[in-house]
Amino acid sequence: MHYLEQDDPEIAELVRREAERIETTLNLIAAESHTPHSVMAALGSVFNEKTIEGYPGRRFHAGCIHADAVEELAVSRARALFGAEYANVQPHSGTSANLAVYFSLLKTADRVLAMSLPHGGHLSHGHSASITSRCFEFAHYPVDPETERIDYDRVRQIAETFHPRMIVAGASAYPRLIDYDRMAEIAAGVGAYLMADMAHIAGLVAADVIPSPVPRCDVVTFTCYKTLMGGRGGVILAKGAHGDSIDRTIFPGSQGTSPVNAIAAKAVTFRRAMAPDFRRIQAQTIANAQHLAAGLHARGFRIVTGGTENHQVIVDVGARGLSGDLAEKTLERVGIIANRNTIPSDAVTPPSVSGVRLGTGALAARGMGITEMGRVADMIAAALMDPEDRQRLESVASNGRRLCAGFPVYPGERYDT
Ligand code: DSN
Repeated sequence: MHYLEQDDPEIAELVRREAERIETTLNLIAAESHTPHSVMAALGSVFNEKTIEGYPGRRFHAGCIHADAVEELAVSRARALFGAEYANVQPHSGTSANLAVYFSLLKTADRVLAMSLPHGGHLSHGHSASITSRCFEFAHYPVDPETERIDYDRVRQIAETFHPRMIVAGASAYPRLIDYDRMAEIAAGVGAYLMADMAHIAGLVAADVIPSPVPRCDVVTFTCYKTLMGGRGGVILAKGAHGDSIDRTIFPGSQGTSPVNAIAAKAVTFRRAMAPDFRRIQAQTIANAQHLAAGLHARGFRIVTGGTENHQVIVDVGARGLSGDLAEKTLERVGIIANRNTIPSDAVTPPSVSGVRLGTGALAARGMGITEMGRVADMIAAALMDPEDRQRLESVASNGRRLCAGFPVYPGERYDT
Protein backbone atom coordinates (compact mmCIF):
# COMPACT_ATOMS: atom_id res chain seq x y z
CA MET A 1 0.00 0.00 0.00
CA HIS A 2 2.94 2.34 0.66
CA TYR A 3 4.09 2.17 -2.98
CA LEU A 4 0.58 2.28 -4.35
CA GLU A 5 -0.22 5.39 -2.30
CA GLN A 6 2.88 7.11 -3.73
CA ASP A 7 2.23 6.20 -7.37
CA ASP A 8 -1.55 6.26 -7.49
CA PRO A 9 -3.46 7.57 -4.47
CA GLU A 10 -6.79 7.19 -6.27
CA ILE A 11 -6.38 3.44 -6.75
CA ALA A 12 -4.91 3.15 -3.24
CA GLU A 13 -8.04 4.77 -1.87
CA LEU A 14 -10.25 2.38 -3.85
CA VAL A 15 -8.29 -0.61 -2.52
CA ARG A 16 -8.85 0.66 1.03
CA ARG A 17 -12.56 1.17 0.38
CA GLU A 18 -12.87 -2.30 -1.14
CA ALA A 19 -11.11 -3.81 1.89
CA GLU A 20 -13.57 -1.96 4.11
CA ARG A 21 -16.50 -3.18 1.99
CA ILE A 22 -15.24 -6.76 2.33
CA GLU A 23 -14.85 -6.40 6.11
CA THR A 24 -18.23 -4.80 6.73
CA THR A 25 -20.50 -6.88 4.48
CA LEU A 26 -21.62 -10.51 4.48
CA ASN A 27 -20.36 -12.12 1.27
CA LEU A 28 -22.82 -14.72 -0.01
CA ILE A 29 -21.65 -14.64 -3.64
CA ALA A 30 -21.35 -18.36 -4.43
CA ALA A 31 -18.55 -17.70 -6.94
CA GLU A 32 -16.28 -15.94 -4.40
CA SER A 33 -14.38 -16.54 -1.20
CA HIS A 34 -11.72 -14.74 0.83
CA THR A 35 -8.14 -15.07 -0.40
CA PRO A 36 -5.36 -15.72 2.14
CA HIS A 37 -2.39 -13.33 2.43
CA SER A 38 0.01 -15.98 1.11
CA VAL A 39 -1.91 -16.23 -2.15
CA MET A 40 -2.07 -12.43 -2.43
CA ALA A 41 1.71 -12.29 -1.86
CA ALA A 42 2.32 -14.71 -4.73
CA LEU A 43 -0.03 -12.70 -6.96
CA GLY A 44 1.79 -9.46 -6.15
CA SER A 45 5.27 -10.97 -6.51
CA VAL A 46 8.09 -10.33 -9.00
CA PHE A 47 6.86 -13.33 -11.01
CA ASN A 48 4.46 -10.84 -12.58
CA GLU A 49 7.41 -9.72 -14.72
CA LYS A 50 8.24 -13.03 -16.35
CA THR A 51 7.19 -13.98 -19.86
CA ILE A 52 7.05 -17.75 -20.29
CA GLU A 53 5.56 -18.93 -23.59
CA GLY A 54 5.74 -22.73 -23.70
CA TYR A 55 6.10 -25.23 -20.90
CA PRO A 56 8.82 -25.96 -18.28
CA GLY A 57 12.03 -27.00 -20.03
CA ARG A 58 10.71 -25.95 -23.44
CA ARG A 59 10.22 -22.19 -23.26
CA PHE A 60 10.52 -19.55 -25.96
CA HIS A 61 12.34 -17.11 -23.65
CA ALA A 62 15.45 -17.34 -21.48
CA GLY A 63 15.50 -16.75 -17.73
CA CYS A 64 12.78 -19.25 -16.87
CA ILE A 65 14.67 -21.31 -14.29
CA HIS A 66 12.51 -20.22 -11.34
CA ALA A 67 9.33 -19.84 -13.38
CA ASP A 68 9.79 -23.45 -14.52
CA ALA A 69 10.11 -24.58 -10.90
CA VAL A 70 6.91 -22.66 -10.01
CA GLU A 71 4.92 -24.24 -12.83
CA GLU A 72 6.26 -27.72 -12.08
CA LEU A 73 5.23 -27.34 -8.43
CA ALA A 74 1.77 -26.08 -9.40
CA VAL A 75 1.27 -29.00 -11.80
CA SER A 76 2.50 -31.67 -9.38
CA ARG A 77 0.43 -30.25 -6.52
CA ALA A 78 -2.72 -30.04 -8.70
CA ARG A 79 -2.24 -33.66 -9.76
CA ALA A 80 -1.62 -34.84 -6.19
CA LEU A 81 -4.49 -32.84 -4.70
CA PHE A 82 -7.07 -34.17 -7.16
CA GLY A 83 -5.49 -37.53 -8.05
CA ALA A 84 -5.20 -36.59 -11.73
CA GLU A 85 -2.88 -38.05 -14.34
CA TYR A 86 -2.35 -34.68 -16.04
CA ALA A 87 -2.76 -31.01 -15.13
CA ASN A 88 -2.40 -27.77 -17.07
CA VAL A 89 -2.23 -24.71 -14.81
CA GLN A 90 -1.93 -22.06 -17.52
CA PRO A 91 -5.57 -21.23 -18.43
CA HIS A 92 -6.38 -17.59 -17.78
CA SER A 93 -9.91 -18.47 -16.62
CA GLY A 94 -12.51 -21.21 -16.38
CA THR A 95 -13.98 -20.23 -19.73
CA SER A 96 -10.50 -20.34 -21.35
CA ALA A 97 -10.03 -23.78 -19.83
CA ASN A 98 -13.39 -24.99 -21.16
CA LEU A 99 -12.73 -23.62 -24.64
CA ALA A 100 -9.34 -25.33 -24.69
CA VAL A 101 -10.91 -28.65 -23.73
CA TYR A 102 -13.51 -28.42 -26.50
CA PHE A 103 -10.86 -27.57 -29.08
CA SER A 104 -8.54 -30.33 -27.83
CA LEU A 105 -10.97 -33.23 -27.84
CA LEU A 106 -13.46 -32.19 -30.50
CA LYS A 107 -13.56 -31.10 -34.11
CA THR A 108 -15.36 -27.86 -34.97
CA ALA A 109 -19.13 -28.46 -35.26
CA ASP A 110 -18.99 -31.63 -33.14
CA ARG A 111 -21.96 -32.13 -30.83
CA VAL A 112 -21.87 -31.47 -27.09
CA LEU A 113 -24.57 -32.10 -24.48
CA ALA A 114 -24.51 -29.86 -21.40
CA MET A 115 -26.80 -28.54 -18.69
CA SER A 116 -29.13 -25.72 -19.66
CA LEU A 117 -28.01 -22.30 -18.33
CA PRO A 118 -31.35 -21.30 -16.74
CA HIS A 119 -31.42 -24.69 -15.02
CA GLY A 120 -27.98 -24.20 -13.51
CA GLY A 121 -25.40 -24.58 -16.31
CA HIS A 122 -22.80 -22.04 -17.42
CA LEU A 123 -22.40 -19.66 -20.36
CA SER A 124 -19.31 -21.53 -21.55
CA HIS A 125 -21.36 -24.73 -21.79
CA GLY A 126 -22.72 -23.69 -25.17
CA HIS A 127 -25.10 -20.85 -24.33
CA SER A 128 -26.13 -18.91 -27.44
CA ALA A 129 -24.36 -15.78 -26.13
CA SER A 130 -21.06 -17.68 -25.79
CA ILE A 131 -18.53 -18.24 -28.55
CA THR A 132 -18.67 -21.93 -27.59
CA SER A 133 -22.08 -22.18 -29.29
CA ARG A 134 -20.64 -20.84 -32.55
CA CYS A 135 -17.91 -23.46 -32.76
CA PHE A 136 -19.77 -26.56 -31.62
CA GLU A 137 -23.36 -27.78 -31.79
CA PHE A 138 -24.73 -27.87 -28.26
CA ALA A 139 -27.92 -29.44 -26.93
CA HIS A 140 -28.93 -28.86 -23.30
CA TYR A 141 -30.47 -31.11 -20.70
CA PRO A 142 -33.00 -29.64 -18.25
CA VAL A 143 -33.55 -30.56 -14.63
CA ASP A 144 -36.70 -32.42 -13.62
CA PRO A 145 -39.50 -29.82 -13.22
CA GLU A 146 -40.73 -31.41 -9.97
CA THR A 147 -37.52 -32.28 -8.13
CA GLU A 148 -35.40 -29.58 -9.82
CA ARG A 149 -32.60 -32.17 -9.88
CA ILE A 150 -30.84 -33.72 -12.87
CA ASP A 151 -33.03 -36.44 -14.39
CA TYR A 152 -30.39 -38.93 -15.52
CA ASP A 153 -32.89 -40.98 -17.55
CA ARG A 154 -33.74 -37.83 -19.48
CA VAL A 155 -30.03 -37.06 -20.00
CA ARG A 156 -29.60 -40.57 -21.38
CA GLN A 157 -32.63 -40.17 -23.63
CA ILE A 158 -31.32 -36.89 -25.10
CA ALA A 159 -27.84 -38.38 -25.49
CA GLU A 160 -29.22 -41.38 -27.37
CA THR A 161 -30.99 -39.19 -29.92
CA PHE A 162 -28.49 -36.30 -30.11
CA HIS A 163 -25.33 -38.49 -30.25
CA PRO A 164 -22.95 -35.99 -28.62
CA ARG A 165 -19.18 -36.36 -28.91
CA MET A 166 -18.90 -34.92 -25.41
CA ILE A 167 -21.15 -34.62 -22.35
CA VAL A 168 -20.51 -31.84 -19.83
CA ALA A 169 -21.37 -32.45 -16.18
CA GLY A 170 -21.12 -29.37 -14.02
CA ALA A 171 -23.02 -26.27 -13.09
CA SER A 172 -22.80 -22.78 -11.71
CA ALA A 173 -26.16 -22.85 -9.93
CA TYR A 174 -27.01 -26.37 -8.81
CA PRO A 175 -27.15 -27.10 -5.08
CA ARG A 176 -27.06 -30.90 -5.38
CA LEU A 177 -24.32 -33.47 -5.93
CA ILE A 178 -23.83 -34.75 -9.46
CA ASP A 179 -23.78 -38.52 -9.94
CA TYR A 180 -20.61 -38.84 -12.01
CA ASP A 181 -20.95 -42.64 -12.17
CA ARG A 182 -24.27 -42.27 -13.97
CA MET A 183 -22.97 -39.51 -16.21
CA ALA A 184 -19.98 -41.68 -17.11
CA GLU A 185 -22.28 -44.62 -17.94
CA ILE A 186 -24.40 -42.40 -20.18
CA ALA A 187 -21.32 -40.99 -21.92
CA ALA A 188 -19.86 -44.46 -22.43
CA GLY A 189 -23.19 -45.69 -23.81
CA VAL A 190 -23.11 -43.15 -26.63
CA GLY A 191 -19.34 -43.09 -27.14
CA ALA A 192 -18.94 -39.55 -25.80
CA TYR A 193 -16.16 -37.98 -23.74
CA LEU A 194 -17.21 -36.92 -20.25
CA MET A 195 -16.03 -33.53 -19.05
CA ALA A 196 -16.80 -32.06 -15.63
CA ASP A 197 -16.66 -28.34 -14.90
CA MET A 198 -16.18 -28.30 -11.12
CA ALA A 199 -15.36 -24.57 -10.84
CA HIS A 200 -17.84 -23.94 -8.04
CA ILE A 201 -17.14 -27.04 -6.00
CA ALA A 202 -13.37 -27.46 -6.46
CA GLY A 203 -12.64 -26.61 -2.81
CA LEU A 204 -15.21 -29.12 -1.58
CA VAL A 205 -13.76 -31.78 -3.88
CA ALA A 206 -10.16 -30.96 -2.86
CA ALA A 207 -11.14 -31.41 0.79
CA ASP A 208 -12.89 -34.68 -0.02
CA VAL A 209 -16.15 -33.55 1.58
CA ILE A 210 -18.09 -34.33 -1.62
CA PRO A 211 -17.37 -36.90 -4.36
CA SER A 212 -14.75 -36.08 -6.98
CA PRO A 213 -15.48 -36.17 -10.71
CA VAL A 214 -11.82 -36.85 -11.53
CA PRO A 215 -11.84 -40.69 -11.52
CA ARG A 216 -14.90 -40.87 -13.82
CA CYS A 217 -14.15 -38.11 -16.32
CA ASP A 218 -11.87 -37.71 -19.31
CA VAL A 219 -11.33 -34.06 -18.42
CA VAL A 220 -12.14 -31.84 -15.46
CA THR A 221 -11.85 -28.04 -15.43
CA PHE A 222 -12.04 -25.62 -12.55
CA THR A 223 -11.21 -22.14 -11.32
CA CYS A 224 -9.25 -21.39 -8.17
CA TYR A 225 -11.11 -18.48 -6.58
CA LYS A 226 -14.47 -19.92 -5.58
CA THR A 227 -14.65 -22.55 -2.82
CA LEU A 228 -10.95 -23.27 -3.45
CA MET A 229 -10.12 -19.83 -1.93
CA GLY A 230 -7.26 -19.01 -4.31
CA GLY A 231 -6.37 -16.45 -6.93
CA ARG A 232 -8.05 -15.99 -10.31
CA GLY A 233 -7.44 -18.42 -13.15
CA GLY A 234 -8.35 -21.83 -14.50
CA VAL A 235 -6.91 -25.35 -14.44
CA ILE A 236 -7.46 -28.42 -16.61
CA LEU A 237 -7.08 -31.96 -15.24
CA ALA A 238 -7.26 -34.91 -17.61
CA LYS A 239 -6.39 -38.49 -18.37
CA GLY A 240 -2.76 -38.60 -19.44
CA ALA A 241 -3.67 -39.50 -23.03
CA HIS A 242 -5.23 -36.06 -23.57
CA GLY A 243 -2.29 -34.11 -22.17
CA ASP A 244 -0.34 -33.34 -25.35
CA SER A 245 -3.39 -32.14 -27.19
CA ILE A 246 -4.54 -29.91 -24.28
CA ASP A 247 -1.03 -28.49 -23.87
CA ARG A 248 -0.95 -27.53 -27.56
CA THR A 249 -4.44 -26.03 -27.46
CA ILE A 250 -3.57 -23.79 -24.50
CA PHE A 251 -0.17 -22.74 -25.92
CA PRO A 252 0.25 -21.85 -28.72
CA GLY A 253 -3.36 -22.65 -29.65
CA SER A 254 -5.37 -20.18 -27.62
CA GLN A 255 -3.09 -18.33 -25.21
CA GLY A 256 0.27 -16.61 -25.32
CA THR A 257 2.31 -16.29 -22.18
CA SER A 258 0.60 -17.30 -18.97
CA PRO A 259 1.04 -15.11 -15.83
CA VAL A 260 3.65 -16.79 -13.61
CA ASN A 261 2.42 -14.84 -10.58
CA ALA A 262 -1.04 -16.41 -11.09
CA ILE A 263 0.55 -19.86 -11.50
CA ALA A 264 2.52 -19.29 -8.27
CA ALA A 265 -0.75 -18.33 -6.55
CA LYS A 266 -2.32 -21.56 -7.85
CA ALA A 267 0.59 -23.55 -6.39
CA VAL A 268 0.12 -21.86 -2.99
CA THR A 269 -3.63 -22.50 -3.19
CA PHE A 270 -3.11 -26.23 -3.83
CA ARG A 271 -0.64 -26.52 -0.94
CA ARG A 272 -3.06 -24.78 1.42
CA ALA A 273 -5.86 -27.06 0.22
CA MET A 274 -3.90 -30.07 1.52
CA ALA A 275 -3.93 -28.73 5.12
CA PRO A 276 -6.42 -29.93 7.79
CA ASP A 277 -7.64 -26.37 8.36
CA PHE A 278 -8.78 -26.16 4.73
CA ARG A 279 -10.82 -29.35 5.13
CA ARG A 280 -12.44 -27.91 8.26
CA ILE A 281 -13.48 -24.76 6.34
CA GLN A 282 -14.94 -26.82 3.48
CA ALA A 283 -16.93 -29.07 5.82
CA GLN A 284 -18.17 -25.96 7.61
CA THR A 285 -19.15 -24.42 4.26
CA ILE A 286 -21.57 -27.30 3.59
CA ALA A 287 -22.90 -27.36 7.17
CA ASN A 288 -23.48 -23.62 6.92
CA ALA A 289 -25.31 -23.93 3.59
CA GLN A 290 -27.57 -26.65 4.99
CA HIS A 291 -28.30 -24.60 8.10
CA LEU A 292 -28.97 -21.47 6.06
CA ALA A 293 -31.31 -23.39 3.73
CA ALA A 294 -33.21 -24.87 6.70
CA GLY A 295 -33.33 -21.46 8.40
CA LEU A 296 -34.76 -19.73 5.33
CA HIS A 297 -37.24 -22.56 4.78
CA ALA A 298 -38.40 -22.23 8.40
CA ARG A 299 -38.90 -18.51 7.73
CA GLY A 300 -41.22 -19.21 4.80
CA PHE A 301 -38.90 -19.30 1.78
CA ARG A 302 -39.04 -22.00 -0.89
CA ILE A 303 -35.58 -23.44 -1.44
CA VAL A 304 -34.87 -24.80 -4.93
CA THR A 305 -34.54 -28.63 -4.75
CA GLY A 306 -35.64 -28.38 -1.09
CA GLY A 307 -32.12 -27.98 0.29
CA THR A 308 -28.46 -28.30 -0.55
CA GLU A 309 -25.53 -30.72 -0.56
CA ASN A 310 -22.84 -28.18 -1.46
CA HIS A 311 -22.07 -24.50 -0.78
CA GLN A 312 -25.10 -23.11 -2.64
CA VAL A 313 -28.60 -22.25 -1.50
CA ILE A 314 -30.93 -21.12 -4.26
CA VAL A 315 -33.95 -19.26 -2.95
CA ASP A 316 -37.18 -18.85 -4.91
CA VAL A 317 -37.96 -15.25 -4.00
CA GLY A 318 -40.54 -15.19 -6.80
CA ALA A 319 -42.74 -17.38 -4.61
CA ARG A 320 -42.74 -14.47 -2.13
CA GLY A 321 -43.74 -11.98 -4.81
CA LEU A 322 -40.24 -10.52 -5.31
CA SER A 323 -38.01 -10.48 -8.37
CA GLY A 324 -34.46 -11.77 -7.99
CA ASP A 325 -33.30 -8.32 -9.01
CA LEU A 326 -35.19 -6.52 -6.24
CA ALA A 327 -34.09 -9.14 -3.70
CA GLU A 328 -30.43 -8.72 -4.72
CA LYS A 329 -30.65 -4.92 -4.43
CA THR A 330 -32.52 -5.04 -1.11
CA LEU A 331 -29.98 -7.45 0.37
CA GLU A 332 -27.13 -5.23 -0.81
CA ARG A 333 -28.76 -2.27 0.97
CA VAL A 334 -28.37 -4.16 4.25
CA GLY A 335 -24.83 -5.36 3.51
CA ILE A 336 -25.70 -8.89 2.36
CA ILE A 337 -24.01 -9.48 -0.99
CA ALA A 338 -25.55 -12.15 -3.25
CA ASN A 339 -26.65 -12.43 -6.84
CA ARG A 340 -29.97 -12.84 -8.61
CA ASN A 341 -30.24 -16.11 -10.48
CA THR A 342 -32.66 -17.99 -12.67
CA ILE A 343 -34.44 -20.91 -11.10
CA PRO A 344 -35.61 -23.90 -13.15
CA SER A 345 -39.23 -22.76 -13.28
CA ASP A 346 -38.36 -19.30 -14.60
CA ALA A 347 -40.14 -18.60 -17.82
CA VAL A 348 -38.51 -15.18 -18.10
CA THR A 349 -34.94 -14.37 -19.05
CA PRO A 350 -32.29 -12.43 -17.08
CA PRO A 351 -32.16 -9.80 -15.65
CA SER A 352 -35.76 -10.41 -14.55
CA VAL A 353 -35.37 -13.68 -12.68
CA SER A 354 -37.03 -15.08 -9.60
CA GLY A 355 -34.15 -16.62 -7.70
CA VAL A 356 -31.29 -15.50 -5.49
CA ARG A 357 -28.18 -17.67 -5.28
CA LEU A 358 -26.43 -17.73 -1.90
CA GLY A 359 -23.02 -19.31 -1.30
CA THR A 360 -21.49 -19.95 2.11
CA GLY A 361 -17.80 -20.36 1.19
CA ALA A 362 -16.75 -16.82 2.14
CA LEU A 363 -18.61 -16.77 5.47
CA ALA A 364 -17.04 -20.10 6.46
CA ALA A 365 -13.62 -18.76 5.39
CA ARG A 366 -13.98 -15.84 7.83
CA GLY A 367 -14.86 -18.26 10.62
CA MET A 368 -18.65 -18.15 10.76
CA GLY A 369 -20.57 -21.29 11.73
CA ILE A 370 -24.13 -22.45 12.08
CA THR A 371 -24.99 -20.04 14.91
CA GLU A 372 -24.13 -17.16 12.60
CA MET A 373 -26.15 -18.77 9.76
CA GLY A 374 -29.24 -18.53 11.98
CA ARG A 375 -28.57 -14.80 12.33
CA VAL A 376 -27.99 -14.43 8.57
CA ALA A 377 -31.27 -16.25 7.84
CA ASP A 378 -33.03 -13.86 10.23
CA MET A 379 -31.48 -10.86 8.51
CA ILE A 380 -32.40 -12.08 5.00
CA ALA A 381 -35.97 -12.80 6.07
CA ALA A 382 -36.33 -9.41 7.77
CA ALA A 383 -34.84 -7.51 4.82
CA LEU A 384 -37.02 -9.25 2.25
CA MET A 385 -40.19 -8.91 4.30
CA ASP A 386 -40.67 -5.38 2.96
CA PRO A 387 -38.00 -3.79 0.74
CA GLU A 388 -39.66 -0.39 1.36
CA ASP A 389 -39.38 -0.49 5.15
CA ARG A 390 -36.34 1.76 5.59
CA GLN A 391 -36.34 1.56 9.38
CA ARG A 392 -36.30 -2.23 9.37
CA LEU A 393 -33.60 -2.28 6.68
CA GLU A 394 -31.41 0.06 8.76
CA SER A 395 -31.83 -2.17 11.80
CA VAL A 396 -30.87 -5.29 9.75
CA ALA A 397 -27.85 -3.45 8.30
CA SER A 398 -26.64 -2.52 11.73
CA ASN A 399 -27.01 -6.15 12.94
CA GLY A 400 -24.97 -7.24 9.90
CA ARG A 401 -22.18 -4.76 10.64
CA ARG A 402 -22.01 -6.01 14.25
CA LEU A 403 -21.82 -9.61 13.04
CA CYS A 404 -19.04 -8.79 10.56
CA ALA A 405 -17.02 -6.97 13.22
CA GLY A 406 -16.75 -10.21 15.20
CA PHE A 407 -15.27 -12.09 12.22
CA PRO A 408 -12.54 -9.96 10.63
CA VAL A 409 -11.39 -11.11 7.19
CA TYR A 410 -8.05 -9.29 7.16
CA PRO A 411 -7.11 -8.53 10.76
CA GLY A 412 -4.20 -6.14 11.32
CA GLU A 413 -2.80 -3.14 9.59
CA ARG A 414 -2.59 -4.52 6.09
CA TYR A 415 -4.30 -1.64 4.33
CA ASP A 416 -2.52 1.20 6.14
CA THR A 417 0.19 3.00 4.19
N1 DSN B 1 -19.36 -18.66 -13.16
C1 DSN B 1 -19.74 -17.40 -12.63
C2 DSN B 1 -20.66 -17.57 -11.45
O1 DSN B 1 -21.01 -18.69 -11.14
O2 DSN B 1 -21.06 -16.57 -10.86
C3 DSN B 1 -18.55 -16.56 -12.27
O3 DSN B 1 -17.45 -17.28 -11.84
